[in-house]
Amino acid sequence: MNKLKSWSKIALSAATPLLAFPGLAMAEGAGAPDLRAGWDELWHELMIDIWVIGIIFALITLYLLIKYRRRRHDEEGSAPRLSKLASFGWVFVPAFLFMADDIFLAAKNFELWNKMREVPEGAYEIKVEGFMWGFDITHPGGATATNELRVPEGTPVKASLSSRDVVHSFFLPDYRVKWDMVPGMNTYLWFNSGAPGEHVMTCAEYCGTMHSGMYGKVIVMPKAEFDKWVKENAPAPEKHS
Ligand SMILES: [Cu+2]
Repeated sequence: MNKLKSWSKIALSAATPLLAFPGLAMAEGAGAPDLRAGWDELWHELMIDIWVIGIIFALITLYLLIKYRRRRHDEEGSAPRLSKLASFGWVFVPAFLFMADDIFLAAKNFELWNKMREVPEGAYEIKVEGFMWGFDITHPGGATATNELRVPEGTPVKASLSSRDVVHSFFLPDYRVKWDMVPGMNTYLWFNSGAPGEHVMTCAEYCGTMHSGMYGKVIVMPKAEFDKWVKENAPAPEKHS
């Protein structure tokens, strides 16, 4: 009985820090939240919690299995019976620990989700239209590209999504964002472009024979270079006609 009590104390005190984890450290200094870091952190937290709680419960179970095992075939068992209160405790305390952690993580997820759906002010808005099998991109100035999403560095980018045939899913794995492109519907997502470089842009919804070939690049460019590209690729009627 005393041993059971001390074990439950150990289990409780070991799991308490899980419930008091600090919130997601979001880099919000520059205005736009860092969603990538947020999702990564939430994922790691989930993994840690599952492992820590899982190991604690597995060890307790193992201990009890060995401690109270039947030693002889005709042994009836002499361990003290648990009181009603202790029985309830053994059911509800572990269940509460699981639930508290679930609710805590769900709340963090909800907070992050809201940030993911709220486009920061001053975001660079770009149109992305999915088709079988690629992405057509239109910039505010009229510059267009296919399968090359050029964006300026360090800027929140809002991609307005549409589809001209079937359902596609616009997926930027490095930015941890994905959203459906639905014919007849306007959807969106946003991401922080970050440092200059290239990232995968792909379709994550089976959309026909060449679905696996439906991918392109997000090309993050230094600001000046990007402005130059947009200017050079904008339709300029007075230039040559
Ligand atoms: Cu597709």
